[in-house]
Amino acid sequence: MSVKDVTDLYREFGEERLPPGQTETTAFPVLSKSGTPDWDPETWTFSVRGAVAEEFDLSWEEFRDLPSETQRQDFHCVTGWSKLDCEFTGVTFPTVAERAGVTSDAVHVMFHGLDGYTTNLPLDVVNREEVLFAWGYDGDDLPREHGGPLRVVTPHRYAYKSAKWVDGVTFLTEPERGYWEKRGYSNTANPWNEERYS
Ligand SMILES: Nc1nc2c(c(=O)[nH]1)N[C@H]1C(S)=C(S)[C@@H](COP(=O)(O)O)O[C@H]1N2
Ligand SMILES: [Mo]
Repeated sequence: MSVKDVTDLYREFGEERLPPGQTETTAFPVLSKSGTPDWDPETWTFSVRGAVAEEFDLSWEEFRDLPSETQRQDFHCVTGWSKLDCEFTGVTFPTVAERAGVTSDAVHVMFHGLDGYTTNLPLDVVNREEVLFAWGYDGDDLPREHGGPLRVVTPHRYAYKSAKWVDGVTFLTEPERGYWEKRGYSNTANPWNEERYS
């Protein structure tokens, strides 16, 4: 299987692959606000809502039938660790956005997780090939504690933008703040500018 290496995306943001103030780790720590929620593949649905031509729901089977790819990416946690060369497999954000037919008044996006987590990003920041709805990690199913069955990955932003257990995305006509963005973490979250707090 071919792997698309996007670990050079840092060049868009800074000189160094490792953002300032980050330490490289080979472990993959788990950070969850409230533990790992249950999921049932029979009843799970992925919902696309808001400023789109057509709102839709996909079953787990239908989601897995969307075109997918594998990317090598870096992962930067706002608490100071970075894990380089993660291999995530999933569906690109633009694939989902195109299917929905995002309307011209959409400017912002909110992701929703099964644990009640939310996180937000401007549409122009999130609508890029390196943002994945990922169901695979290092050739296997995405581990449950890391957001399996499905999580978002945002390699150009701190990882609190990478919603685990994601089961929906809403396209918004006004910016809104998600869980950590309401609680003092940066709304913009660019690691190469050390945008950690707001
Ligand atoms: N649904 C959900 N997504 C989440 C979180 C969470 O608590 N719930 N925590 C966020 C935070 S703060 C970080 S650093 C990353 C951690 O991902 P990991 O546990 O796979 O390392 O997930 C993010 N996504
Ligand atoms: Mo985090």
